[in-house]
Amino acid sequence: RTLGLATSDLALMAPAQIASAIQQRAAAQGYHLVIAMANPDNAPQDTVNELLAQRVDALLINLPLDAAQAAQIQQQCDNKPVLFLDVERSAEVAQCQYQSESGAQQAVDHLVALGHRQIGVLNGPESSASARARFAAWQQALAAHQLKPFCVLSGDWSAASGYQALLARLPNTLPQALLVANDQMALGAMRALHQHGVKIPAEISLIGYDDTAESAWYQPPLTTVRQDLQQLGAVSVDRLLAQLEGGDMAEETLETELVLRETTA
Ligand code: IPT
Repeated sequence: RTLGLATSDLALMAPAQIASAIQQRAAAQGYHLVIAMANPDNAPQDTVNELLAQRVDALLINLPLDAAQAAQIQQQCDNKPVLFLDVERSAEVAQCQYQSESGAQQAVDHLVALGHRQIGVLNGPESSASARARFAAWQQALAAHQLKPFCVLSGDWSAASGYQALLARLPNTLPQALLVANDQMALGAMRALHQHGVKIPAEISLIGYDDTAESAWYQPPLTTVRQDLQQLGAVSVDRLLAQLEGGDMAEETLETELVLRETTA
């Protein structure tokens, strides 16, 4: 039997590591996995169609989708089990996603405990519901300390965009700390800061998001909000298979947590 995975760009670290975890779990359960990757010129439905054309029995959708797009894909898949990994929470479809609230709150509380009040954010793309959820979670956690973001920068998830966002900000006052929506943008941000002689963490604290396999190997090792990508892969396959085998897809929330390394002080 065959499972399908529609995924966002596998040149990005998190989707690649999620796909790897899904492939491992599917194989361990005796299923074959077919992967279709989104491309910028295609609608998400086209990527899903590539999987349906290969007669998959059930589908995992790791494409950034709003509620309406997800409903459309659900219909397109007829009565096959479908599980969404990156969709607006309000969507009425089966989801397997990390909650941003727990990790975002721990990150903000940690920075405030270190004495920081000027805390900026570097958001992911506005088109991604997950990026918007992370921003909302940070804002909520900051508001609990009567704070607002000191500055709001944004990027497209890539390291290059994090680098560019920091270069554009550098002529102005930097915040004491920066919350970054993913580790790859944090990598680019660190490069820009190093290039301008700004010391991490002495002059600016940084917290990433994802905890990809590389994040412990940055210089300095990155403090970040962990989404256990290995666990996401395993849990999503198990839930999809439960549905395929006629069972119930037990909803269990996946929590994010702060991993302390060396980029905050
Ligand atoms: C999300 C990652 O956190 C982010 O770094 C980026 O790679 C994005 O995917 C690409 O779409 S993880 C997703 C399951 C919300």
